[in-house]
Amino acid sequence: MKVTKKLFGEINWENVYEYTLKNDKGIEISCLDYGCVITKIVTPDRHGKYENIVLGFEDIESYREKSPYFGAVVGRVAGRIKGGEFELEGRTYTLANNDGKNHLHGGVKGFNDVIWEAEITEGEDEIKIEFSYTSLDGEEGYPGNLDVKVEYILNNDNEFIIQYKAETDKTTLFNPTNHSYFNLSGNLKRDVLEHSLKVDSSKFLEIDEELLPTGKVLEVSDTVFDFRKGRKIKEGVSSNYIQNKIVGQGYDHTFILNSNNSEILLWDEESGRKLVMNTDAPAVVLYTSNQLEEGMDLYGVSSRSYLGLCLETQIPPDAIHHESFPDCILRPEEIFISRTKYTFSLE
Ligand code: FUC
Repeated sequence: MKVTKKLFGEINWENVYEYTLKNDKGIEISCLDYGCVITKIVTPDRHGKYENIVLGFEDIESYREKSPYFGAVVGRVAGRIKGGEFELEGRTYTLANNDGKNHLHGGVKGFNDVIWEAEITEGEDEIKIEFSYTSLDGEEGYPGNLDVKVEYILNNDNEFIIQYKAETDKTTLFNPTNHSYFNLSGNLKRDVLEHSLKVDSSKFLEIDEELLPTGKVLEVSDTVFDFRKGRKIKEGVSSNYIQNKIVGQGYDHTFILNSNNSEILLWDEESGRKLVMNTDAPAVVLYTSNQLEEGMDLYGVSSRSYLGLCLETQIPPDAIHHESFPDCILRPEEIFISRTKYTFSLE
């Protein structure tokens, strides 16, 4: 097992480094101290060919100027907050809006757009990078000084664990996730329409034209949102169901997970690659890159819709405006901890 570090670029004279964690089986995860961005995940296909399975750029400028959160940790709060405003303990907070009238993925300058402190720990069967960042009271409109730690851990069982930890000195909101776009075909050879997904979820959140939850919880039964037995992504893309149409064909929806250690499975028959995710988060947002800008250079491949898909484990978006959702409030006497494990295997 080893970790290597190289200069990736610079932002306002500050260096940005890329770290690569490699295990004894040859699996590699590369990430930046900028936004904790996962730039590459290299895993073997069924013929033993090692290829990259996430969307990313080769230079820091592209990440800063045009990245739709490729590989990044998003926060303080993932997803949209309606009207960029919320009430907490009798006070109204106004957030930075960056998605029309709404606040999205932490605002104009979220966790994805700052440089984190990195600390490496190398063990015999496990290597770890701990990223730390202190988000100051008032940042993007949120209350409280918030200390955040994100750990990326790779072990020799081909497991990659992301752990989020945070503490605050004032009651605030916190709901982080990782926004990696997976494509198991390898080196972005094909889009994800033929990928299959299995999610242990019986309910999903209805959304409106602004992609905000309406508050209504819908049953997956008899819809293309029923992933309980597995189904191909293309079914939701060609579907006439209003919830698929509203997002421009595909998915941009929150699935409520059935248990607190639910499994999410993504696989691609042709390459044989399979990703198994286990999370303690109550929900997962599936985004099938319906609105991915065309023509960006992703490791020599031109971007287009459905080139990748995100599985964002988190508390449901806009939870602060829906009492029936699990809440995303973090108080000074609490420590937030959440983990998602990604296991790379073959069918
Ligand atoms: C996702 C979506 C959004 C958005 C963005 C880049 O998480 O929910 O609709 O377009 O990421």
